[in-house]
Amino acid sequence: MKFDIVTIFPAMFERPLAEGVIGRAVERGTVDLKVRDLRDFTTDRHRVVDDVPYGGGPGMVLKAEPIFRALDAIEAERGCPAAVILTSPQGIRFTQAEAQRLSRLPHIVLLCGRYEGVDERVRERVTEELSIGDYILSGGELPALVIVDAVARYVPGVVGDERSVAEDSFTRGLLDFPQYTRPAVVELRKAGSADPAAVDITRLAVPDVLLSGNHAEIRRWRKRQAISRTLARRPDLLADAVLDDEERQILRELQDGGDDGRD
Ligand code: 9D3
Repeated sequence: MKFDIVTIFPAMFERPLAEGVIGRAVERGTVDLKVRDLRDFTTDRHRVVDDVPYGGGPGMVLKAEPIFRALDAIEAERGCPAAVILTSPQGIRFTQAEAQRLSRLPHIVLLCGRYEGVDERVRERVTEELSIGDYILSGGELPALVIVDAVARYVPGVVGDERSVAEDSFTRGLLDFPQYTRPAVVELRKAGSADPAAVDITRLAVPDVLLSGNHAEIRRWRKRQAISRTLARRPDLLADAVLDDEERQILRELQDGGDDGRD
């Protein structure tokens, strides 16, 4: 799959896209990704990418023409993209379903907006406008990284174990169950609250069921944990969750019991 990212801060993409699962996919060419400096598509001596807003007001607006030239260059070099995405707070919310849909496209361009805004005429060449959530960032660079990461995970061959992509919690609609690894007990030292010389030691044990070797019971415990956590923290997810009979039964029990979902 091909990605082109157009930004005034190309350096923001170097390390994040060179590390981890995405870094390996880029290295192998499973993901063919190019970051383009918007300034390279200016024609003036000072490589100006923004200007004052018509009508007045604070801040600067990203100019349309360098963006159009960048898109023309991408099309000439790499072919017509299937989607041109503008990252912006005015966009519709980027979700897991959107990540899945975009992963089936062969070529995506991401245009990174900045705080002050982008000339409205850029939208003539934009096929979708996406926001990653309701908080203010300084620009669209971090959102573009988020989108590339979430989309590329669905590209065949990017994540080693395809099952972990298919079974991940947002795909199923439940939060993860708690995980533990060795040792079976860890000691937590807290400074004594009254006497600073006193140290009280709490022994934190792994739940017995996970050490029991009873796989049917472990599976059921994990389901219960995942459902109770989702009920406590993200009840909104349960509306669209895909639950089996056993999970629906557990959900009914937890709801009737007025359980607070903490364990
Ligand atoms: C309210 C008026 N605008 C500032 C003059 C708001 C604004 C515009 C652009 C606030 C931040 C930004 C920069 N952010 C993005 O470009 C952005 C973003 C975000 O801030 N939050 C979540 N998703 C995204 S996608 C792009």
